[in-house]
Amino acid sequence: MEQVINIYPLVSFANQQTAGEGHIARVEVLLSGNAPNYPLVIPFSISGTADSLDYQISANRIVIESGDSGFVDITIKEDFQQEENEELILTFKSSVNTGNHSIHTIIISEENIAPKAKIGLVQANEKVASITQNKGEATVTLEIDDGNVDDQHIISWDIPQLVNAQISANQLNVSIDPKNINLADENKGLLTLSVTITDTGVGDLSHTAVINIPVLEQYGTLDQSDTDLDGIADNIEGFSDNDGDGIPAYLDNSTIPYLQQLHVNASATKLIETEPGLKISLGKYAKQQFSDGVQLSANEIANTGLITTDTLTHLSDYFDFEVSQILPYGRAIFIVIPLVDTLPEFGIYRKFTKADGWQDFVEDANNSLWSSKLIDGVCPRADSDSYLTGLIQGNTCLRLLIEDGGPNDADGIANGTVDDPGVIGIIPNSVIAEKTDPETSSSGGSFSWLALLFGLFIFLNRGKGLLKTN
Ligand SMILES: [Ca+2]
Ligand SMILES: [Ca+2]
Ligand SMILES: [Ca+2]
Ligand SMILES: [Ca+2]
Repeated sequence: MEQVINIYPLVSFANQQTAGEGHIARVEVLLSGNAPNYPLVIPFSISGTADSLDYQISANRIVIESGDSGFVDITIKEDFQQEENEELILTFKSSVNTGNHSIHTIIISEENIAPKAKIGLVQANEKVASITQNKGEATVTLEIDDGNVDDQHIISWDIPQLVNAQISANQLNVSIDPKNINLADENKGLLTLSVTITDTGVGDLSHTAVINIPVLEQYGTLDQSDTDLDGIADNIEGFSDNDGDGIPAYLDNSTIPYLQQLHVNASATKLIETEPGLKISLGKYAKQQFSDGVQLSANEIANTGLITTDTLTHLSDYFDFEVSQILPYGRAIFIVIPLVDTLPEFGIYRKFTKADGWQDFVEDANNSLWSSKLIDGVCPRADSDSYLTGLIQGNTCLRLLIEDGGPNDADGIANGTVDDPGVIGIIPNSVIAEKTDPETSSSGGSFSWLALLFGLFIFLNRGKGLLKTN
């Protein structure tokens, strides 16, 4: 089918933010693709409990001159009065082709707001996702954003000793000589640094950010091919990673933060999706494997040298992503994955962590699994009500609800980022048999309370597609 020309992209705000007085709140709008015509003017109205004395804005519209995002800055004024939290609500005018979020809420707070640490990586004057030993000094950069303009920050880096890093006097830059790194063999070429920033506000609020850096001897040679099919040759695009998603430019054909390619290939590029305002990057294993997307093969997973073998059988494809910019820290977020294979009977989502190996995805109030069929050839949006609870056999779209800092978040902390690889596993026949025919596994007679409980369990789960009674 031919792509229809003049498709207007969906326009979304990020979800919400909290700002203190004196802070400049940047409100971003994100498009689902490029617009057919520029400039694109996006009008909005302002409402809420904050009055015009509380803020200053240049215009009630955002103008995008090119590309797939734009912003407006709103200065939150100091009014020198002690106030309760106030809200400033931006709502798109009805003429806007609205996506997931048509409203952006700025909570104006006089309380302490948690700081945000953002880590970047530069080598040879380029933003990059990995470093090579033949390109000279690399620098890990730190930017701090705190909604309280008067807060100071204590910065504490956690860097492996054998890296021989030099931290600048203001602690915002860490210099690394890639020739002088002695990573332990167990790291398999993956250097991990983290930083914790703690503010001077009430409660000493802090944020920990982590960066995983593949260390290579050198990059391969790029030629005039156009691997990502964007019309620019590989050797022109090179290895820079300006959008910071872990994919070098020659393999990266999307700059939309809340979408990410599974692979770049000639047929169709499938996209994993989260909520506008969040960012999907490659996970550390995908970066280490120099993957062209968040999808990894069983071979690549084995080649990491860092992931143990599961006791369960897996479907063919693994997903290794990291979702960041989650606000407020600790909330649950949706992620939609277009699967390559349809969901099998007795499918289960498995996740890997270094600490616990392969485990079932933990389901509770803030963590759940959903699935849907394709609708008009694509997976429904993350906020669609087409998703039904559970991994239903035959469905192709998987939706995860994952809590930042919850049981399915490998970093284990509510820090605005969730990560780690997952795969669809298959519950073995022996387990199915045990669960559907409890008498074979219990020593009781023709009736037991255990059997009754199993029956109840199966009854309660029958809508979820996790278990089947005969
Ligand atoms: Ca603060
Ligand atoms: Ca290209
Ligand atoms: Ca990139
Ligand atoms: Ca986290």
